[in-house]
Amino acid sequence: IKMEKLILHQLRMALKSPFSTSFGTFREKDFFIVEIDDGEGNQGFGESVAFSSPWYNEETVKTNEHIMKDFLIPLLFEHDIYHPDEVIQLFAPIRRNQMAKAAIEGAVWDLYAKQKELTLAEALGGKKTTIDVGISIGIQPTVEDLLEVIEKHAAEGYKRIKLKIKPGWDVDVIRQVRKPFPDISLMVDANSAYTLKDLDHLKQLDEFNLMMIEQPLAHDDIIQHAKLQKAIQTPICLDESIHSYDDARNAIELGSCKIINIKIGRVGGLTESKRIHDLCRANDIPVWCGGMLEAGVGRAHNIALTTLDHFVFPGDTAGSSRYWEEDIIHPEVVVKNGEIRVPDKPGIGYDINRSALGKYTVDQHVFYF
Ligand code: OSB
Ligand code: MG
Repeated sequence: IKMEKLILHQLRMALKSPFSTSFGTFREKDFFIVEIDDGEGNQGFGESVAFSSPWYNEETVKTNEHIMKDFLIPLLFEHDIYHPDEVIQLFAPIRRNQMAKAAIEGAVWDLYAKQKELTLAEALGGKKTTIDVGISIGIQPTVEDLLEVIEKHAAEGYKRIKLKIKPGWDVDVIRQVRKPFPDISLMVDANSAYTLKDLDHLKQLDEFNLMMIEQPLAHDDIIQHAKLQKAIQTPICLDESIHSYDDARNAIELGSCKIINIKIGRVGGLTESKRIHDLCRANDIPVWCGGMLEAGVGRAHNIALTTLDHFVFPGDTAGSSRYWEEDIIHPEVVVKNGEIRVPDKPGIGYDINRSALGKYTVDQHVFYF
């Protein structure tokens, strides 16, 4: 794969409204767009998904920058790559730092697809022409606010609603949501806010016909999750606990979950995402694509990945207007009746909106191969 130059664009974008989870509130997003230019008219793009603070996992925007600049980019410079599947091997000597790896690997995948004149979805082996999406709704100041937000997004057609929960904002809130919305596809995400001491409390969620409960227990646990899954009816979906194919295999073997949320950044890239997808298909574990408040480039990668056939539940890839006044891609991602039409242009299938990219850029570094 010919590469001539790599540009790290550092961006800062304000969220339209704050997004609150059990571990904290996001008001803006800082991230990198990785651009690799082949010198022949093609540019591949990737997006880093770590947050500014290590709340969700241990990576941050600054660790992403350090690991990319000082380790991953030099490795990429020193070796020839023939297929994007090789990037994960190339980066294997660097432990973890999946989000830093995924940002660069994503740009290589996009560049490869463009050079081959394939859509990224085709390059990955995906066949869907539209994908189903849901929406993730943060913790709100009051239940009244929450009901209003749900109403708005249900009316927009999103195929399932995910509600963030935490101790003090869970069973009673869901009960009040189920009254006006008895039939919507509903799930909850705790982002590791509970322990097994809360078992009796969590059991009460079984009465609400939830599609799943995402990551109820510790971010680094799969043993306790297996105990919890035996005690509750609601399927457990793991998010934070799954960093790799091996983690997925161990969780499936232990019975720690019945569903897996695949996030490209959390597992170190598209190649690993595809391996986990294939493993889950072989084991009858449904998967869906999670989100990290991505801007357009990250969303485009999520859309391409979701075209794989075993992404059977709607993902968290809401439209561009969910978080952003203006996205950095053109056209923006549009959701209609809970569906996104998969773009048919090569690579990620969206153009970079250079004026928006420039507007949100706070720093830039250029590396020549
Ligand atoms: O756990 O899926 C999560 C946002 C920030 C950090 C973690 C999570 C989330 C979301 C929102 O649920 C996903 C999105 O809309 O991009
Ligand atoms: Mg989650």
